[in-house]
Amino acid sequence: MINRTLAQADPQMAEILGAELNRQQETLMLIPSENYASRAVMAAAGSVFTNKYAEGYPGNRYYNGCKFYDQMEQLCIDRAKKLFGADHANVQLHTGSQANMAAYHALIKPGDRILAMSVAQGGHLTHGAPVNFSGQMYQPHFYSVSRENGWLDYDEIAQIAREVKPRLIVAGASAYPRIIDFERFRAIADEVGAYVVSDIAHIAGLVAAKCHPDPIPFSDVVTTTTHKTLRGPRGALILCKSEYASAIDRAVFPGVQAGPLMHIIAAKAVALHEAEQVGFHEYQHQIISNAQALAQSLLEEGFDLITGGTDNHLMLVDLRNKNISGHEAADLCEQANMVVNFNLIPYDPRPPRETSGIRPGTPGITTRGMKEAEAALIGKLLARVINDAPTNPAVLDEVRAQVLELCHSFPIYADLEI
Ligand code: DSN
Repeated sequence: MINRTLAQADPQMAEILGAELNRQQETLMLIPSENYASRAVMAAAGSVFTNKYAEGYPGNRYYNGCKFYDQMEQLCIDRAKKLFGADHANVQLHTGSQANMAAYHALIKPGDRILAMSVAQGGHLTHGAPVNFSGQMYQPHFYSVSRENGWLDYDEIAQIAREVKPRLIVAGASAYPRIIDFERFRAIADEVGAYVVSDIAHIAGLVAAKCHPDPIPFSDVVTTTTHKTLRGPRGALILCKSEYASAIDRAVFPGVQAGPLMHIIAAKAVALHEAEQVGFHEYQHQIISNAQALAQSLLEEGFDLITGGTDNHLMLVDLRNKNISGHEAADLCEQANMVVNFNLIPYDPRPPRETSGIRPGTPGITTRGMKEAEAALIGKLLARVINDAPTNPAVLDEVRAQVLELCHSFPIYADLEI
């Protein structure tokens, strides 16, 4: 159901919005970096907090009229600090990329060496990719996962750190299915005198619910988006030790951003409140159980998984034994109403627009209330499409019907007024 005000003011947009709502309702969203924000989060994001400039920080703004913006942003800051047990939080970041940009800007100088995981191995563009500011403003060096088993090899990372002597080490990934040992990263960084920036964008919800070891004690700065496992609005925040608080705040504003998106900060505050409620831990725990059930189902169907399984919310499926690229597989799955994203696997022989992998994840299906049985069934449906649809396209209709049945049994945004 679409809000009548929008439908009357802009029928063309209302029609597109209605189609997107329907797509979300009738699709299994298996992208590990996406989720469904609650109606309360969306209510805050679509509120009158969108109407005001509030450059600066609570109590110290460059615009008048910010009394309630101060209260709201301070509430968000306090909730972020409490949820993650951090000394300081900056909640103004528009995106994870800007969070990483601000973290580097606060700690190191252009030209300094950074050590991170490359995109090709499971890292992020902002972890030193040559096409990104991080690879252009800083001297990037990279650690890898093991060619043999896909796991991070911390002895090797330590060896690279001794050789490279980076000023800053990034711990964190966008496509790594195992626990990240932040304590070990701290030890490696201490040995060479480097800062640790932990990018927990993917696992923030797991960390908040204590379903993943805590990076906070071992990191100088922690960056995260707010819309993945954390299930808030699209946006980001930074957590840090008190000694870096003013450097981080200056790096965010006026360093890399000007006017903060105050409506999104309000929505972040709501999501952080939701993360404090009974049920959030259970949700995060279920995300992992569902991922493990999905992984097991895919293994039973003859798929190879990088590292052989998962400890978190995602898995990396190696399609090299399937004679299909990740992109082709993802396109076929989409035709059966299952959205996965194609993804490079470590040491991928195919280019990034093709890839040899897909990266399914379970935050979305878990928000819909699905459990292990449904996750296992989804593994069978993915397998049916990827194994059979290339030679027998009729499979797509059959699987789509099963997907729709699942979507209707586990509805999302039923009766939503956008
Ligand atoms: N693009 C995000 C992801 O999908 O992992 C990371 O920023």
